[in-house]
Amino acid sequence: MLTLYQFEPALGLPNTSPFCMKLETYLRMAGIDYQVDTSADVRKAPKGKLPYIKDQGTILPDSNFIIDYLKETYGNPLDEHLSDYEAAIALGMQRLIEENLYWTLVYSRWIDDRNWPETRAVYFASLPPIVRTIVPKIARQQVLKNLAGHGMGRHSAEEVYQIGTKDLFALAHFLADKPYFMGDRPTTLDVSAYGVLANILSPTLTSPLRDTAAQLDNIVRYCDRMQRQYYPQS
Ligand SMILES: N[C@@H](CCC(=O)N[C@@H](CS)C(=O)NCC(=O)O)C(=O)O
Repeated sequence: MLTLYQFEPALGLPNTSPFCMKLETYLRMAGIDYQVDTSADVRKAPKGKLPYIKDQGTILPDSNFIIDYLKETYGNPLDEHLSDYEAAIALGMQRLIEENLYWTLVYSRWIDDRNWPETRAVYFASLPPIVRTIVPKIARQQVLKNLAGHGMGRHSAEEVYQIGTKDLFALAHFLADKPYFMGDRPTTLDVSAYGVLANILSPTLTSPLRDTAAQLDNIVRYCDRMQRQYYPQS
């Protein structure tokens, strides 16, 4: 059976990593059997990030490459009905979510001082006491470097939240009153969207991002629906 290597659930979410949550939701949506392993050391992961999978003896990292592989191996029940035009729009939206909005979420969790104590407590809870005083600082510095490398970290907090807020409004307008982002049927875009939006809406996060998302009724209802449909136990 396919093994999904990911972080443990936390903060009342299936996963605090939008990409792990994305892939697990994809597996559930596509009806692919899997087992979860949360013991993997992220530093030893094939690309130094989670999630990755092992299937039929092959280890594969990166949610997008993994989903390509799953489509080739198990069929493409979620996206095969999309026209090239619709698939292009879905890809553009996915990039907005994963390559831009995601980084504003990272900023709000790791850099915004209002959220850092909670982030530190949740992510580093399992470390022994002395290590726990050192490692989080180093990890935060690394995230700061990553944010600067991306470019998001070069903006002021106000600008970061302005960027994220625009993305949230764009997503709310695009979703409108449709049940799923591409219409009546769930597609791969929904797994990307749900992973990031549910994390932004997590009540443990204090930020203009969460405030905005919480006021976007269709986004809130969408996340509730996705949770009931794909994680009915949580
Ligand atoms: N492009 C990757 C992104 C995965 C990713 O960024 N994972 C983060 C958690 S959300 C991670 O493992 N970060 C650990 C690190 O950077 O050290 C994918 O789609 O799987």
